[in-house]
Amino acid sequence: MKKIQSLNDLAINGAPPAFDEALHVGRPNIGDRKDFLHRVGEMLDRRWLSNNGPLVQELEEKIAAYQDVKHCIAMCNGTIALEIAIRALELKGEVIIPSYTFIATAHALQWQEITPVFADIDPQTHNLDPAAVRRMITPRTTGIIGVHLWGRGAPNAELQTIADEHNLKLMYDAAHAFGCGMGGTMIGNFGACEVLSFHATKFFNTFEGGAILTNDDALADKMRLMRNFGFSGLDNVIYPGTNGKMVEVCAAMGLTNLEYIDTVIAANLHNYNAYREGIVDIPGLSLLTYDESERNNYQYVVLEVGDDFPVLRDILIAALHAENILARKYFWPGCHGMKPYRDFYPHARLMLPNTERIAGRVIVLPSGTTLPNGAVENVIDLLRVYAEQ
Ligand code: T4K
Repeated sequence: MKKIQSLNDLAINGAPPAFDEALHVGRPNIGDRKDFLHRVGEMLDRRWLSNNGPLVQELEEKIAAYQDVKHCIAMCNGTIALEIAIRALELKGEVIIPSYTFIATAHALQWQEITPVFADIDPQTHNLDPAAVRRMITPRTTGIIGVHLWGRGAPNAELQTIADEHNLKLMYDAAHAFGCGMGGTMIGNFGACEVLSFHATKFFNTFEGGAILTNDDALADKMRLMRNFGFSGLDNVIYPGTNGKMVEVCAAMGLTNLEYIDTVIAANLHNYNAYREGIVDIPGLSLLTYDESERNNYQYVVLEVGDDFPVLRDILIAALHAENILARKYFWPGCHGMKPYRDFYPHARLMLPNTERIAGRVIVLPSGTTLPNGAVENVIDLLRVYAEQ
């Protein structure tokens, strides 16, 4: 099929953009402003701004309860949380991860001079393919980091079996998976520990922030120490640590947004259903679906542009941007296509055919609480126009 390869070849140029205000992927969801400012006011009165303050402790308790897990250790962001979890688990040598993830998963290893080894994904789920993981194990492998991409659970049973067989540690990058579950169990209860991100663009945000969830008491103690320079009481350092602490103002945002979480899920679900119903009959386009019997946050609306769609994926993105629809091609080109990894593994693409294919066809569409009424329908109308080119 001859595809449209240039914006100029789309027969719809020249009109003003469909939206006056840009539609974003990851526009922050923000709970009740008065409640937030009230918490900030109390925080200022207390003059307790950081270092395991009362708001951070309250947030940790509430998140642990929400995810039904024993420990939540709040952090300044998801990347530092990954680094601390990796260090606490004493991973070294090589660690197997998907390439189809945000670059932080790979960098959290490389930053500590641990080699990320990329395994391919299952094209149906976009998550690690256990058979591909097996192929990448070497005598230097010490661990596996699964990613619950788009909040959809990675294949834990298979990954745990592989880890047990080869004496590897298993942990998860659950940056997308706050509010999500797998097989009826909430995320946080799989592997040795799981790492959440509360970045501004996430389903639930603390401006910047993250957390590690675990049921392992000793590991939790160790990670709490590591997040605070290794201090165990005044003047007593017992680990090499870093500064991974969440500040109180971020916890105030988190507590406020936690009270708003049902509204966010409802808005995301509404948008996802509207997209799904609208896209189902557009030839060449398909939406990655969520298993509605599981707990999901429905944050990411993931469109796949098929080989039979008449417009190239990148031209479609450019066309949407011209309409002020700031869709994203997450996570193109995959970590293996970015520096330094593409220099380390110049032939990685040969081992990652599904990653290459999916990264080349995904578009994440705008969603969240800030989308104006009718926006999804307008986006779908435009997609229909492009489908008829
Ligand atoms: N692991 C995974 C699997 C991850 O996805 C992430 C983060 C991490 C680990 C690391 O966690 P953190 O250390 O970040 O806690 C964004 C985020 O920066 C990043 O947190 C996130 N993943 C990634 C998927 O997305 P960009 O490059 O898309 O951000 P940016 O600035 O282009 O913003 C996205 C859209 O949101 C734009 O249309 C603008 C809009 N936006 C953004 C911000 C920050 C707003 O409207 N308001 C805002 O305040 O990376």
